[in-house]
Amino acid sequence: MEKLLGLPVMASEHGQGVNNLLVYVHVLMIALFAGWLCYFLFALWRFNQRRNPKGDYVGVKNHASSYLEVGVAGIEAVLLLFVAVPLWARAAEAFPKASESTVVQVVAQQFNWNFRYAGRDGALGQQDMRWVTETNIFGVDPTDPAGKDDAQVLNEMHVPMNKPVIAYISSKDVIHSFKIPAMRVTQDAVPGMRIPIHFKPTKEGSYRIYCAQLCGNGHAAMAQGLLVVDSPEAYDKWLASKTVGTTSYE
Ligand SMILES: [Cu+2]
Repeated sequence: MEKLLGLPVMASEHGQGVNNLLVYVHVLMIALFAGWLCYFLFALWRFNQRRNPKGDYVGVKNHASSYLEVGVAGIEAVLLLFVAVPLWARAAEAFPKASESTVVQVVAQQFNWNFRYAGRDGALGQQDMRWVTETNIFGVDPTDPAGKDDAQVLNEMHVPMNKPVIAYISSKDVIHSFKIPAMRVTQDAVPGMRIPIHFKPTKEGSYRIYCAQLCGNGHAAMAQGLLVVDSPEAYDKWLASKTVGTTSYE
């Protein structure tokens, strides 16, 4: 069924739950479509003028349609309460521990993605709005030693496989939306807000990051964003290559 729907590649732990919900909703909609189509054809035949030269002023006397309506509403309630709400609760509440996750800060801008990682000390430098400038878009305190070894990269985000990722999503200018179909995550990037999301990549590879809010002329160019899921060794190597004296805000 997933193949039939043409779902994009899925490479995250909770992605299967999202796929399942998509499949259930589509199966229900296909059943409703087929049911309504059959009823439509039946009505054309049953109520045509030749069969009914005189109008019937009483109409339907049984309750089949009411039972069907209640049945469909019941299935929808089950999908909402037992599939969709638990999925959402997991996305919004069940965050992994930061100490056991890859923590990345994401700042969207017209028309790029900026990513920031803690360096060797494992701590991100202090940040404050008043430090934000054209070149210091994360607002990192230039006097904080913890920020000296932080890595800042453009458009290519790396994460190790099978380790939870916590990403804090923000924006420098307008509303963007951080969307990685393969991870089954989407979160608006809103200026002045820092909204956390989490996911756990389960397959090595490169996956496209899209902006899912029309954010200006170069909106489509934001699809140059790339999430690279590495082996833990490759990830450590990559991060080390980015942390050596790459950031300076003075
Ligand atoms: Cu955008």
